[in-house]
Amino acid sequence: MPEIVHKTDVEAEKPQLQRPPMYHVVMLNDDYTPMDFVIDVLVRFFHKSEETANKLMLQIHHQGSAMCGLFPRDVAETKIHQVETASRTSGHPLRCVMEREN
Ligand code: TYC
Repeated sequence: MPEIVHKTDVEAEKPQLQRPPMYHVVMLNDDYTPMDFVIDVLVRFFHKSEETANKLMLQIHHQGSAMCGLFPRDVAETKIHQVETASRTSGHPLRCVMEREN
């Protein structure tokens, strides 16, 4: 039988100010992934416009990496898995990492 657990007054009245930690998905440059493939990934998995995706891809190409989105941890992990699965399936080494905000 499920047991009803009453919160103490202190727990019940504590304002819920904590937000879940958020994580940037950072896409990394490499020497082999085609530029058009990177643009397609940014459009498909990060919902960027073609124009924004093109600029982001060039930023990664020239600077080594760029932040592509900010998500709760499970969503960031899923994005990285989607990118890396699509990339390996197409024979490309494209990688992403996640960085905790703050
Ligand atoms: N540097 C790659 C090339 O010259 C293009 C590229 C851009 C690869 C961004 C990965 O995240 C990346 N074909």
